[in-house]
Amino acid sequence: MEKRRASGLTVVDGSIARHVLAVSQAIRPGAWQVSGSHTGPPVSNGAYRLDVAKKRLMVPRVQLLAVECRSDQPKAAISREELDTMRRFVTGLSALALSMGLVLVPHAFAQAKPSLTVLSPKAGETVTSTDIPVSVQVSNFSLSVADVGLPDKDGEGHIHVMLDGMNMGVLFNFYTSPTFTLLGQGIKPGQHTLTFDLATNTHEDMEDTVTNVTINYQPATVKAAPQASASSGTPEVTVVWPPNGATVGPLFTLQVTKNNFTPSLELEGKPNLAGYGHYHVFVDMPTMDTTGGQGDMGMMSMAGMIGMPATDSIPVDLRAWPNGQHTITVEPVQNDHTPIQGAKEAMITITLQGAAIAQSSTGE
Ligand SMILES: [Cu+2]
Repeated sequence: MEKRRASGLTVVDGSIARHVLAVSQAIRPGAWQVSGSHTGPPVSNGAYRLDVAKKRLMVPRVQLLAVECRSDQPKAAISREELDTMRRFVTGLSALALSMGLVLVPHAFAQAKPSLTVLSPKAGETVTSTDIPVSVQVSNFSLSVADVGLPDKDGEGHIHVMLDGMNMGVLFNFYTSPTFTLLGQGIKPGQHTLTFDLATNTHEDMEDTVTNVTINYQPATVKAAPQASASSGTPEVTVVWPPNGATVGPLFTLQVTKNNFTPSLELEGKPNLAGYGHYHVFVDMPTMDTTGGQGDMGMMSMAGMIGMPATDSIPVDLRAWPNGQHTITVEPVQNDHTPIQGAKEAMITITLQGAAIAQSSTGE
């Protein structure tokens, strides 16, 4: 394990932004965000310790070790100059942290607190079906299919469910209705903890909604995971329809074809198996910043991700997206949602027209 430094993070405490120096430890490429406030006097020449609440993102095993505040000058807002200064510090890691710092502002003023209650399965319940039916209740929160992948909005998003852990590697999928089914293939009989939480449109877990339910999984029919595929070829995905450069309406079916790859919805969040995985579909996929010699710390933002399907016919709903040009990326990933080394993703550019929110894209 290595210690890495990330500069240029901003912690927003109410309306006061402070520059901090954060030391983090990352085992996999990831994104993370912190929020916190001063406690007590400066520890040494102007450096303050912060109490920091780490918001867990859809990223495995990224841990914040320490955060120090470099300035206790209260700022009404983040100024242009500060942003520029911070940009100079930008590394592969802080690029995302920078945008996250800004995202924190509206959250500080959130009114009614979103909450999540798991109605079924109940803690301690014995589940005898192969797939696990789930019923939840959400309050002060709207589940939105249309806005998945779009910028975050307070009080809106979807549900994440994880198996025996709290990271993206064990994420079943995301859900936008209060009843859904967790697929049981590959789950061994015995005690398992299901972790539920609310997530924002950009797939950030809302840590204060995390709810754990431990069940006794005793299915009448155990569905084992398949054998790893013997194929040693490199997975590759191609978009068959719409053609690159096409003008499309907001509702269409994306058709893909693949080589050396078996997509499986049932295996999502389960252990990786050679040759198996699923697709991540992005609209305007955020670019990975791998500059600054931080190669393995490149950001893996989930902003723009609209689906994690496992079929070659993928229904797409872009009614909430702005009209104009967009890229659509289909990436083959492993069961734990991480990229497959060397795999070939597909990307097309489309021009969206007729979307519900009629506004033209400004382009980048
Ligand atoms: Cu999500």
